[in-house]
Amino acid sequence: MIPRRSFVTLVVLWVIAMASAVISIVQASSFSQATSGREALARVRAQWAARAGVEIQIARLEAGTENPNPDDAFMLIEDMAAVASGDLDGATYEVVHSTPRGERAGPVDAHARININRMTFDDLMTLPFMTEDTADAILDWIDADEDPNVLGAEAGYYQGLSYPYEPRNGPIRSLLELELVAGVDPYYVRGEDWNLNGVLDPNEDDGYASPPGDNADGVLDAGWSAIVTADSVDGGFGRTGQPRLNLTQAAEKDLIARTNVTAEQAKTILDHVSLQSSARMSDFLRRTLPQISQQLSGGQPGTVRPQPLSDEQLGALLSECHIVRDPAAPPEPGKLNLNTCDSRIFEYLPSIDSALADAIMAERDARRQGFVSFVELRSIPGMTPARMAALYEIADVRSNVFVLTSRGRDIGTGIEVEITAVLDRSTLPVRIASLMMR
Ligand SMILES: [Ca+2]
Ligand SMILES: [Ca+2]
Ligand SMILES: [Ca+2]
Ligand SMILES: [Ca+2]
Repeated sequence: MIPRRSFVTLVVLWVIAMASAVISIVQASSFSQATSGREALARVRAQWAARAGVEIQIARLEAGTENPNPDDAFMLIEDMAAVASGDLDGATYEVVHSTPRGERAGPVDAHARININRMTFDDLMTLPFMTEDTADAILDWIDADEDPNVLGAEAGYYQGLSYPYEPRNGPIRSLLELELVAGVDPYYVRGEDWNLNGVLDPNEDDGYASPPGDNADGVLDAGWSAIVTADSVDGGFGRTGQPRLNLTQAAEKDLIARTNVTAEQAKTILDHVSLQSSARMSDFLRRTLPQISQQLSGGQPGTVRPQPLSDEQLGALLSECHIVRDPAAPPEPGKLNLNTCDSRIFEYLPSIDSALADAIMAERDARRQGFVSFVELRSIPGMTPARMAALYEIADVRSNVFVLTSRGRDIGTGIEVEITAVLDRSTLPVRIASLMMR
């Protein structure tokens, strides 16, 4: 704990020193300039303060990735919230986001939303204002083929527009891209959060006095953007803070070291992944290792049968390993984090039985430190191996991507500059996946 904290403190102090130094230089060089110059200077100061807010979050995120607390699912989020505001030389920064219960410090977890690229037709149909033709068009936008779904749209439709463009035919990369899909209205996507910064801005809470139209109730209704994301990514680091072991290439001894399985268990796991081209991590939740081993041997006698995985072994396997057939391919879209999602998110996942969803949320709320391992969900009433496997295809207990809005403010003039950044810690150093300044 202590080394991690002091490392973070050092990085944060360095960032503040850097930003202060830049501001001082800018101040000195601009000292003799007129009012317009002073405003430009104030803007630069606000901009550097906003950027310092981003850098401090990156430092916290990296420290929490390399030295995680494996027994507290909420610690990283709390750590980031703890450094969400501060001041520099003549300027302040603040990282906040709006929730239905008011403003909160720190970034938004992208994994608290459903990745649009994982949604089925039935999932999409639960979204407000969704129609069958729009749902079909979203699936066509994402699928690799050029054959339109029954009510969908492929390149032929978009090329006929007065300003023609092509569908992605791959995963949607941002919610702004989603607005290009046939039938999708920006109002559906953004709701009142017109600038998609996750914050209720004054123009988004004044009725019809300034665009967009909103209901002036002091609460941000962010439309689909409160439910779906295109930012989250799967994979990343395990609960121990090490990159995941790819089971398609892993050596038996490395698998044993990471997950504490026996040699027989390791051999069964690796054989399953190498012999079954469709093998998925969820297979280890759906079936026991003896069942998997029996299938591999075709039920022949004389084969050594491995012991079933203990909860600790299975938890380590799910957290520390993954199956990546093509390491050059982009990462899979992210899963929902059951620790950080709102309980109402299950309204948009009709494949999860509502009684089971309620039981999952009740169990989470009973755990002060959340689910630290996916295996802990096994104890939930009504859970079965098949349900665990299906849930693991869409949900996990960990997050890779965070979205933050950092507002820098020049104290003298009140001039503000805001940066919205998407931070991805699935690889280190943390990657800024996108950055928007306004
Ligand atoms: Ca397509
Ligand atoms: Ca298609
Ligand atoms: Ca906003
Ligand atoms: Ca509102």
